[in-house]
Amino acid sequence: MAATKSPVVDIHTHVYPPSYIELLKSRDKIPYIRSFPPSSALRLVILPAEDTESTSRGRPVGAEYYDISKKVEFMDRHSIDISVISLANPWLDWVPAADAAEAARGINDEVNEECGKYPGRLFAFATLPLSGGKNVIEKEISRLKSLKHMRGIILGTTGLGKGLDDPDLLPIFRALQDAKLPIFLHPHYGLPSSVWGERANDYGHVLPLALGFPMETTIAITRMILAGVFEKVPELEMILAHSGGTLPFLAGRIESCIEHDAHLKAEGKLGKGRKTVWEILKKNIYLDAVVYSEVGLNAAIQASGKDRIMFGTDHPFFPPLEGENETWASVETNYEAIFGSLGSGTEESLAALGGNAVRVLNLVV
Ligand code: 5CU
Repeated sequence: MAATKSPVVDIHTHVYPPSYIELLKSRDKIPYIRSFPPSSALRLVILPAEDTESTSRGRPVGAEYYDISKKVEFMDRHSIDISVISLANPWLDWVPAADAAEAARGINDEVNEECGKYPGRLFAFATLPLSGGKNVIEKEISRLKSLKHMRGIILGTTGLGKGLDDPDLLPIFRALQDAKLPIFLHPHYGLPSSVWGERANDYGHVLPLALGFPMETTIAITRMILAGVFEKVPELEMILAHSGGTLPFLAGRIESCIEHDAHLKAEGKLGKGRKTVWEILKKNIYLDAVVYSEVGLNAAIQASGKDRIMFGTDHPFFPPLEGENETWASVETNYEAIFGSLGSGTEESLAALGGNAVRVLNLVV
């Protein structure tokens, strides 16, 4: 990577804090951690599509998933100055309603404390107690202001159980807008397993991760657009994982389908005041650069703008299959895409590598 004084910021990087790992070890339903004899190695099983009797059941889980010093080692190895860490999927989606408030407080405090161990190097996206209901969620959002290192929240696509176009989420979106906490939107559930066909187990995690994740994000954000969330909460800021799934590529088609929809017209939803998909991409949406190719990154840049792209790694996911202590190809590919699309050492590439994140997330101590 380029030698530069401008910081490199990783905004897509996960942890499972030690207390969350202990919870996962106590479970036998997704999400869980256990070994599968004869092997004694622990495996993390989180995705609906990976809980199958095959070698693709989960993934090995080592200290890089929960030990914050490993995160910093990884940052140093890959020339990353600052990381904005987030609890990895499936967050607290599965926590019983009665336990949600305490679970979120515990995790957010723990993550905030971990950040405090490395001043100036670690910030975080908090986790919301979604299963706890509106009041509990709003209370946690307001508490987040007192946590020094929190710069936004990470959110999956289910919301309160009915997706992100649920009108009951509007007060939550307003609270996040007013607290100036951007939402980092991240997939987890993919698409129904039936779409992967009878031979899905032969293909490891490729179909759910390469296709299910991006489609899930695209569908979630499109439903928000169709529900008029960005007209009703005009300053809401969303950072979309994996360069928006397929949103940059499909934005034109989505916009055209909206403009040609007789039902939307009859409902009076096409008139003045509607924000187009393109306007939303340039006003409310930021895209991470976790897309692993110049082709995808160019689409993201064209859709949202050079000032709205943010570098990420997805650590600790996608380690090399061998030689874990080496430089990770998954990270280098994202660096190379930025240099290929925006040049090395240019103002635009420095912005994508860190400047945009510092500005949008106010990454100063
Ligand atoms: O490899 C995976 O399953 C994942 C995951 O679950 N979450 C993520 O952020 N990246 C990869």
